[in-house]
Amino acid sequence: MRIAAFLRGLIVLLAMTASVPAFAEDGYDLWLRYRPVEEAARVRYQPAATALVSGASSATLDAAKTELMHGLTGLLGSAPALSPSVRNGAVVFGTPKSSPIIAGLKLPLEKAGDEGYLIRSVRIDGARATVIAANSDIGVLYGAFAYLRLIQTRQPLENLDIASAPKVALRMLNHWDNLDRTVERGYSGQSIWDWHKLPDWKDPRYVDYARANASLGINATTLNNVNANALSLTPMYLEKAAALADVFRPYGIKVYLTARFSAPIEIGGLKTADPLDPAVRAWWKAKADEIYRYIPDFGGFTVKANSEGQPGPQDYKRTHADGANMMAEALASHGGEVIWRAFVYSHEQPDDRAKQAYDEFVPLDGEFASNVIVQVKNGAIDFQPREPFHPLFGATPKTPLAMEFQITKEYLGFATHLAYLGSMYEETLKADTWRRGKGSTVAKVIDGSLFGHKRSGMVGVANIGTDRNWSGSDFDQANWYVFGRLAWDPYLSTRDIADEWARQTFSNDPAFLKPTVDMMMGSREAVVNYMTPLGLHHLMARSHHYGPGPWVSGGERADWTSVYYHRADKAGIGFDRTAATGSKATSQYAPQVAATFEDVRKIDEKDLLWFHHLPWDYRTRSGRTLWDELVVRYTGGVSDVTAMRNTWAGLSPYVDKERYAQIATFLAIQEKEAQWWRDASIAYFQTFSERPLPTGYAPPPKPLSYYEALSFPEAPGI
Ligand code: BDP
Repeated sequence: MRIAAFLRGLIVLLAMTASVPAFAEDGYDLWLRYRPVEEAARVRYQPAATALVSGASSATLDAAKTELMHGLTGLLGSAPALSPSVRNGAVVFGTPKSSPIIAGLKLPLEKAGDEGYLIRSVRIDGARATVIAANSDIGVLYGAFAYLRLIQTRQPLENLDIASAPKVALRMLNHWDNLDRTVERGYSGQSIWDWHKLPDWKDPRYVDYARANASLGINATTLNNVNANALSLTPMYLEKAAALADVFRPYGIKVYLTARFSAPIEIGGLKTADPLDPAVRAWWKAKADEIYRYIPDFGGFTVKANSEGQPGPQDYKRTHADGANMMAEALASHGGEVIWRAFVYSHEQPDDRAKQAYDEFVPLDGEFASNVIVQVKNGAIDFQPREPFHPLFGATPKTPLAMEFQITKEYLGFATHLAYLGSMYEETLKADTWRRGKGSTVAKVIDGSLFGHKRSGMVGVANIGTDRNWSGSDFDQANWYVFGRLAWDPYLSTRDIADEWARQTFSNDPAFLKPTVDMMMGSREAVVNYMTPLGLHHLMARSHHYGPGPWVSGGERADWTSVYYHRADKAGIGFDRTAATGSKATSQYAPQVAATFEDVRKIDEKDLLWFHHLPWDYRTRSGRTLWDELVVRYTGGVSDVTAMRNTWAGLSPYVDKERYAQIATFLAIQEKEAQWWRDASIAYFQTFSERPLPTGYAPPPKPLSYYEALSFPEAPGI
């Protein structure tokens, strides 16, 4: 009797909890949440997806099947049938090789290229079906994700006629992860690579990592820090990297490793790493052969050399091309490539660090082997909240380039500041280099079309770590997402991508989407304003880059200080990079671009103090003096964050309480820190401007000495 009552109680309890998710929303599922669609959508979608029809299998096609099964079951509430034949509501997926049905349809698969896909509504023997077809298995997997995205973003499933192929060949993440699991500039926990337990323990998270990347079309990953450790090229670590490569292979992700230039000395017992030394060349050749025995489809090396103290060919009076070509030669017979970074600056103190990469690489154009890609940061300094596009884009017609964007937010407030980087990426990609006349955008350099390169790339410095939500905050996931989508197609609108991400990550309700997407789109400009308005840059605290440090001076190198970049004095503020009176960095751009940057009347004020040193009383376009304009912008950045907080406060009905609460708290942190940035910067620059704040603008509540004394020796990410 008592047992029966207990069982009845248990049944009631189970029935009650059945509709509640098994665990709280914690961000782990990223944009692949596959939560049940609303009833109205289910009624619409379900008839179109009642069965899955596959053909021959492969690891990649199995991954597509598993994803479709998992996704459709989650979204539509019941598992589609696995059917050998087509019937109404069938989703047929595969390649002409794997599926005779697809072969029979004679689809215009040339539109899909090697890696793309077609998604089409078709009739097969009278039955209404949808095909996800591609020339390659990986194209099918990408198509499967795209198909699920249609449902997740509530697009119609009728009359589909979609063709999509990636515009950029190399779509890569760089992990700045160390073998001890610390992450350089990482703000989301430890490295997800558990080197110590690899190769035996393969954390299931690796599969979810691969799924997330494949859902965007990311096809390469450099596992370890550009400040490389030669140990990662030793057998013990190669075996571990091979285990990861095995997990990623079905998802189309190739593994690359960073190669420390001095590895022949450190792990090879040689006396030199001179790239023209035959023994050194033989060492790299043997090393490459060895790596390919572990990882038969190894992608190649990512190399940081002669930059920030890293070893490189210049240590032996050789060039970047000598260094890159030596490694390229070692990899060539295996189909591997070298991604050589252009983020370089020499030991000598330069008159303007912004000019270094261009000066070193332009003369080498045409000297790199055909399997070398040069990887260039979006701007010439270092991942600032805003930089004009790097002058190398378009300046090396014979050398294919890869864009390097930072996804992790080293200079943008770390994980707690909401800054959607889509607008920053888009600003750079749309910039016109004018190298082959009007319309020679950076995007055309990056997709290879401007100079007809087949291979070129887009690389993102990952923001991925062991945090349950992967990226440190839910909104930081959007930066991984937008990076990946733009790597697939650098011409996509980042507003559309924000909308697409928000739909999948949170809600399709228009009342949620409009304010959220607006907030995302304005968020990076808010950061620019409260940190570095009007073209100011590199004003973060020394080394960890957390918080304001416009007063940073002295130390090892002038170009590691803030005063080097803002050059504030009693007369004015800004870095004169003009050809007329300054460092002449403007002349590294095409004449049309240089003429605009050179002229204060023509330049967009967003870049004003990047290129000009101007008096405090200089009249900006608002009619305000430069000093007043700075104060207005700093203050505006803070009010924008307050507005973001208010927006979010109104959105609680649309978001689960766990994610809602964390985001609300992070926005409060951001507001506090934006205020700190504004107050500290104004307090500091006022010592030069010696002018009052415009009326109505509150003075900093504390004296400058207070802000200068703040110290954060344990700030994350170093
Ligand atoms: C800077 C980082 C530093 C990196 C360097 C790089 O502060 O930690 O090693 O870039 O890209 O942004 O090599």
